[in-house]
Amino acid sequence: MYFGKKRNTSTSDRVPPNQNVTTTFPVLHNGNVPYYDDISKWNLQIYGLVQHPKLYSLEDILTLFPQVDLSNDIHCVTGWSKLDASWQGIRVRDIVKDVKIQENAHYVILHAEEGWTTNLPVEDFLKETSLLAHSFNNEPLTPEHGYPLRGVFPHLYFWKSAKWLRGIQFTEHDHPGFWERNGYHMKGDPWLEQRYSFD
Ligand SMILES: Nc1nc2c(c(=O)[nH]1)N[C@H]1C(S)=C(S)[C@@H](COP(=O)(O)O)O[C@H]1N2
Ligand SMILES: [Mo]
Repeated sequence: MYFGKKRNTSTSDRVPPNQNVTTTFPVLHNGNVPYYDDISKWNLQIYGLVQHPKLYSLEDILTLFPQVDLSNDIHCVTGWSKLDASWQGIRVRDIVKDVKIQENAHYVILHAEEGWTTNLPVEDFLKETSLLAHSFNNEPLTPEHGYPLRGVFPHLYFWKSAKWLRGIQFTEHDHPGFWERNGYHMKGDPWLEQRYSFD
């Protein structure tokens, strides 16, 4: 019990410490929302410490891999959580099968439009629940939420879930991404409140 201590405003055990549930879907990012004149020119590159680097079109993403429909809870480091977010896309595990990840690949850098990046350990990237989502609530992602493709890593703070994903780079060492260079945590587990790197 927490007698004499301020209670967390959220009661559910699905909500990590010091988070508050919202039913809205806030839009949060650094930089500009990209718009595409010709989506057939868009691609996703998988490279770095892999035996077979690959380039996929959006058509490939939509047709070459098993399509999944997953609901999960997302937790933004600024304090909001959204329960039962409904995503459609492909599992990370399915798209990386083709590339053959090398043994010394311990980390992943996700590259988004405008040079925005984020980093995560390879085990987190490859988790069963990790996905590349093209749709939310069965509708294509809106430009603000990451159209045409974003990462979704629900077990980590939501800043790791790169919108406008264009590249997946496997590396041996951990290289801080955009927010991580600004003090955010290299891993970002919301249950351990890994908000900042000095936590
Ligand atoms: N490319 C890109 N992806 C990003 C960000 C960003 O600045 N650029 N911000 C992250 C942060 S801090 C959050 S909380 C979520 C917000 O996603 P949403 O706008 O769909 O809610 O996107 C993440 N993905
Ligand atoms: Mo965030």
